[in-house]
Amino acid sequence: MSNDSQAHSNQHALFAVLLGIVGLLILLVFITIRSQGDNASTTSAVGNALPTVDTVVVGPSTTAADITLTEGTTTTVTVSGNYTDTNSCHDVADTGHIKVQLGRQSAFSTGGTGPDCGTYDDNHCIVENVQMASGVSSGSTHWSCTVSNCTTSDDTTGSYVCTAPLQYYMTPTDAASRFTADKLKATVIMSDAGGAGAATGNTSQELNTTDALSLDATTVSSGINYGSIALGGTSAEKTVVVTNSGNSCGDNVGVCAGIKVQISGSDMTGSGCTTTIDKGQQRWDINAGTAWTGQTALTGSPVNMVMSMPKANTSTAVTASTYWKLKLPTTGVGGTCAGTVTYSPVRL
Ligand SMILES: [Ca+2]
Ligand SMILES: [Ca+2]
Ligand SMILES: [Ca+2]
Repeated sequence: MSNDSQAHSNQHALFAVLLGIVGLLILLVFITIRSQGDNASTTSAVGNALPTVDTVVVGPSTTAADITLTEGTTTTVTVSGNYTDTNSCHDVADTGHIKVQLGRQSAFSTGGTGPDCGTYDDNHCIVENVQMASGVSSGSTHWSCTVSNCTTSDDTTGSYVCTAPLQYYMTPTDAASRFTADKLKATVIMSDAGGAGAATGNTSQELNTTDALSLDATTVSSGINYGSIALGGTSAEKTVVVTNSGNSCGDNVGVCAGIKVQISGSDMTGSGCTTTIDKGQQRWDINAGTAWTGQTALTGSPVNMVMSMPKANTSTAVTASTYWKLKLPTTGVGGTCAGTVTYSPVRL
C-alpha cells in the first residue's frame, strides 16, 4: 500500500468516527430536547390554583340571621359557606388554612372595606387563621372549623362551617348602638400550600344590643335575707352586687354608653306576717356603712341606683354594690314578712 492510499484509508476511518460522534451528539441533543419537553408539560399539569371562597353566611347557625347575645355568658356564632379549589378541595380541607374574621364593620381595615379586623379583641375582632387537618380544625383557639362535601381527590368544591363563642359584651351594631351605621362583618380567606386566596366578605347581619344586669349568686338564691330582728331594731347590712351582663353601647358623646340601674320594690307582707312592713323601712346606699337614717328609702317607682354602668370590655365584669338595711317599727309586727326588690337595666 502506498503512502497515499494509507493516508486515504486513515482519513476515511477518522471521518467515520467523526460521523459516529456527530450522530451520537445529535442523538443526545434529541434526547435532551425530548426530555425538556416532558418536564415542561409536567410542570404545567401541577400548577397550583389558590382557593376561592364562594359564599359567606353569618348567623346563630348556618342560616343567615342577626346575632343576639346571651347575657353574662358566651353565644355561638356560625360563619359558613362554600369554596372552590380547582386542584382539589383537599388542598384546604386536609392541609390548608381557613382565616375567619368577625366584628363590627368599622373596626376592619381600609375604613371598614378591607378584609382584616386586626388582632384578636373580643369586643370587635374575632380573628384566627385556623389550621385544617383531614377536614377538621387543628389546635385552634377561637374558631372551630369543619369541611364537608369534599369527597374524592379530584373534587374541587367543599363546604365549611366555622363557629366561635362571642362574649356577652361584644360591641353591638344595631339601631340602639353608637355603631348604628355598622353591620356585623365577616371575612373568610382560605389558603393552601401555595398561599392565600382572596377574601370574601359578608355584611348582611347586625349584632343586637342586650340590656341586662345580673345579681350575685347569694341574692339570686336566697334574696336579701335580713334575718331575725327585734321590734324597733335595725338589721345588719346586706350587700347586693349588680353586674352589667349585657352589651349596651349607645352613643354618649362619642363613647360607648352602658346602662343605668334603677331600684324599686314592694311592701313586705305574706300569710305569716301579722302586719305589713312599709317598703320604705328598707333602705339602701351605694356606700357601705351608711347609717339607716342616711340611706335611700325603697319606693314603688324606680329610683336611680347608678347613673352609668358601662359594659365590660374584657373578662373582668363591671359591678356595683348596694348596701341594704331594714328597720322594724316599734310595734305591731310579727311572723315572717317578705317583699320584692327589683333592679332594672335602663339603656343610656
Ligand atoms: Ca390549590
Ligand atoms: Ca364537593
Ligand atoms: Ca347597623
